[in-house]
Amino acid sequence: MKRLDGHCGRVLTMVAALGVLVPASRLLGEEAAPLLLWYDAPAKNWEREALPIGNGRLGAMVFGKVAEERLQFNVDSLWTGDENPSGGYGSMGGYQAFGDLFIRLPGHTDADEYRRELDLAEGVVRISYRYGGVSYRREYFCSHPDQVLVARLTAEKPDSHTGTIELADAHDGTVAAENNRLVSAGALKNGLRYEAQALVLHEGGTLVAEMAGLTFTNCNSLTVLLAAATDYAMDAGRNWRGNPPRERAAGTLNPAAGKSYGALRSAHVKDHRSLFDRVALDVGRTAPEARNQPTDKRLGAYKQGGADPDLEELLFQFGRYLMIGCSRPGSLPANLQGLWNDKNRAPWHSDYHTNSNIQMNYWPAEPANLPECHRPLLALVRSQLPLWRKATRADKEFTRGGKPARGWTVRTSHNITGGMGWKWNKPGNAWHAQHFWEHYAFGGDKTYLRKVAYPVLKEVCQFWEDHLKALPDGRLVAPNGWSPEHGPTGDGCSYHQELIWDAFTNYIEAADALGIDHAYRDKVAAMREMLLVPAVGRWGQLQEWMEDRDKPDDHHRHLSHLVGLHPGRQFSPLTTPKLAKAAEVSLRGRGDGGTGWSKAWKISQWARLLDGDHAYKMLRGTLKSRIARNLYNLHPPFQIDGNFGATAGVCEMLLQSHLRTDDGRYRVHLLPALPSAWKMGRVTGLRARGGFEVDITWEDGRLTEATLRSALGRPLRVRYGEKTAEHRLKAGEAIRLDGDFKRI
Ligand code: FUC
Repeated sequence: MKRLDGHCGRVLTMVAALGVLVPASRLLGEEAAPLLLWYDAPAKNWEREALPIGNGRLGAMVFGKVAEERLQFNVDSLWTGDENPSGGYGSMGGYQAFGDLFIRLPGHTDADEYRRELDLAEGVVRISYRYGGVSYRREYFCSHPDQVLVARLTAEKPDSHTGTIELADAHDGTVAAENNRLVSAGALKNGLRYEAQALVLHEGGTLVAEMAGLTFTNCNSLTVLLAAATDYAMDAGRNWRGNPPRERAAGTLNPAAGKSYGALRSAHVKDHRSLFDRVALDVGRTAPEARNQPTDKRLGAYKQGGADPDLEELLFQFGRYLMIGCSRPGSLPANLQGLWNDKNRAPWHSDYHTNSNIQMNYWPAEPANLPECHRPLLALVRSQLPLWRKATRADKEFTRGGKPARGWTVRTSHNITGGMGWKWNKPGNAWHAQHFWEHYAFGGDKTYLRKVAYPVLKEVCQFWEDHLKALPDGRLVAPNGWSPEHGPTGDGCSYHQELIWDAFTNYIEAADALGIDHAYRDKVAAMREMLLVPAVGRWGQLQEWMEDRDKPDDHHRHLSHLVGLHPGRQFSPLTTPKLAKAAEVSLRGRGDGGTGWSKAWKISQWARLLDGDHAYKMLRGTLKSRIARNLYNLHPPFQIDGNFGATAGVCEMLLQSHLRTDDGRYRVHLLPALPSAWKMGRVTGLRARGGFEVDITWEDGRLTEATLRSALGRPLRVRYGEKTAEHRLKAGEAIRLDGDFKRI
């Protein structure tokens, strides 16, 4: 993919234009830069150095320590808390640390030739070093097909492994060793039970159980399989409890133990690659001298102002890697830290925040070609609805003339058992609903739309139908709202108005796509017409509140009043230039700083304003100031939304498809915000709404070729710069366009 084949003639120009980096000979025919994070020392710090592996449900942070290896592991459903919707954090609880697996090799203290790496494409962490004249290798991965964490230790010489293996429990559970198995088990205060089992298989030497650990002596190699589970079930009707954790852990561990390491590894790599390999990105070539440096050193050089396009690609792909690692069908959605957490009192409870964070986690899922990873969010929201409905009905805030609003909404935080924390985030329902719509907009599955998304969208419309209030002039506003974490409470906050507009629009398009509910569809369309549209204020800004009280020097991290620009579609330079201009003024006012997620969001915001250089400035700013040595995004502390936001931002820079034409065509906009820094490049496998998959190549900052594959046969208007062209492709058909937009 990193080959830029067949453009020999233009390479010199390209290199001259870049003015940096690499001799032309190196650009041609060179192998792709491997997608590796690598380091020449073990991790000391969990948050900033250890490397994540995960299968959606079970994950670990690998330290790569030589004499005392530490794998700090988690299971996504290990939560305290209950169903209480009152907003108290005590009962809402939070996501918990599970435990550690320690592999001790006493004596291995003076290792050299040390290397620790995470291979994003294979989903494997590798450690290698030399000790006592012997080369040692370790590999770690979390397998989705086999639902176990696998650790493998080998050496080039037999009998080289002597040491102990221990399990540590992060709560008050018990740990026991029997034969070649370690078991840790316990229960949280809310009654949730959990269990981890580690099974050690050895070749050569001996293995004995002692107290709470296993001792191995003179083994040639070791394979450790770790399974862990809770008895959580995503089902209110069963009181959120399912099969016992022992049954679940043993149920995955025992079959995995019957497979060879090679079989486990190849099933894992095949599964991982089937998702990861769908998208490839090349935005330029880093000189090998820079590229061959360890990742932390490269990041250091980047922070000093160096150019490193491969590092930008690595950050993009790391977001996709993390998504595969913490959100797979059947798992819980990515929380504030994905699923990686070493604390029982994690920052913000490592929960689900509904006023930007959980949504940002899922912005890359559809465009970056991981739509199945989106499903855990949709599944969790659906599972919570019975409780959220009850809580919404019970609060007099949502009662008008003695009648409670239909439907549901959410507070700022929620857990996995119907409990909610902090203030109401009233349009959180519309924001969650947007994800149900987007999954359809990209994938086009009408059965899913009818059965899953449509009822959610309609119920959100009904909530707002009951809760909206008419101003004296008839315009409709959301009453008593709050622009997240900023300013006073009042009617008609732009954040509310824009998200309601979004829910109404998505509902209307859903009803049209299914050809149903004409009367209600028209009613929602009429309400949308009456919704107050945010005003342009005294300094040209898009007002955050109904009153013109925005301050031009207010650098608050939230960009709530700009949700209609991104991730929504109410404002765009192409359809509403005046409001888009006002959004730009507001965005400029917010400045280029911000916490990890805030900065990452600005990449997408500037991309939606079609300003590639400013989007790139925010991407660069993210990498320079908000990325740890292990590439985790730092709010600070570590918060995974910034990683996902950055990956989504790169997608928005290269391809946009959020606008429809009046006749319903999907507008697919190629390279809408290509920065001048990315002179030459190629992306393959990005997805656009309407069921398109797109590959784009550019040189000298200009499109040279695009391929659009249609899965659904939907009508299409492609745009590049000022040019547009309309095409009707059959389902399964592809078109290739050259730089002049001609079909080839
Ligand atoms: C929102 C943000 C904070 C933080 C928290 C998890 O409340 O305003 O900055 O990201 O979520």
